[in-house]
Amino acid sequence: MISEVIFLEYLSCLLEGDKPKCSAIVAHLIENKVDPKELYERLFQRSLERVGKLWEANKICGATEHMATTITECLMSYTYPVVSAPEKIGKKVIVACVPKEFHQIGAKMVADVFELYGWEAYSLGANTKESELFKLIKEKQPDLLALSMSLYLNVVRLTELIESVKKEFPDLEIIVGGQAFKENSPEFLGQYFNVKYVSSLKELEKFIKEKSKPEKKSIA
Ligand code: B12
Repeated sequence: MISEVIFLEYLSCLLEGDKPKCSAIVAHLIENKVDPKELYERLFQRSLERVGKLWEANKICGATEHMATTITECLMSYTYPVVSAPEKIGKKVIVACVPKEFHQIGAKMVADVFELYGWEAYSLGANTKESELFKLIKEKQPDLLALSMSLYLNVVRLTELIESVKKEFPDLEIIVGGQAFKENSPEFLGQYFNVKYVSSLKELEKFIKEKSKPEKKSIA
């Protein structure tokens, strides 16, 4: 459990740009075996949401927001030894942000959760170009494509991407998530074959557990 006191101390250090103190807090939590998903949602995501609100209200400047983001991305790498499961299960996922989407931290978290469950996760980060994505799909032959979108104004780019992927790789299953759907319905995704909206890391975990089950062999 991440207490409110720890959260507020971390937030204050983050806003100060005090990376050593933020880093010490995260290291302490990891040492105390805090679940990486809790660290992601209850510390990193929650603090960045606060940062976003302060920035929106003009209480901090863009530079402070950038600083907080950079520190967060750096600290996320501390969890790597925890999330990289020793045993791979032979499943692959490509995680990407839609074109022109520069918010990439959520997508990185998604990739880490897949790794935690033994998947090979290929994370492409922000603003993924369709041509690059297609090259990687051909090369890696993933079981799944996970797309992240934070800004709803990118929705046309998302639908265009889904349509192109479905044309080129009709059987590739796609999941979509991200804060763009906090206030906007993902219902339109229902029109596509094998495309699903996943709302949170908790839901993602359920989804991964289901997909990680060994496939039943048919008796000839
Ligand atoms: C950091 C940040 C940036 C950074 C991003 C850098 C980076 N390396 O990622 C930069 C500076 C680039 C940026 C730019 C902009 N930003 Co900005 N940004 C943020 C901030 C502060 C944090 C984002 C973040 O990382 N959150 C933490 C992550 C972990 O949360 P998350 O993305 O929601 O991901 C979680 C879930 O959604 C889910 N998830 C995400 N993807 C997926 C995918 C799948 C498949 C699944 C299952 C789940 C899933 O899992 C994650 C863990 O729970 C937010 C504030 C906020 N409320 O988040 C504003 C915010 C998102 N930005 C905002 C805005 C307006 C912008 C700009 C338009 C500003 C500008 N005028 O230039 C640009 C747009 C850039 C673009 N085209 O993408 C607004 C969006 C408002 C809106 N409703 O549309 C916000 C909310 C700030 C605010 N309060 O106004 N931003």
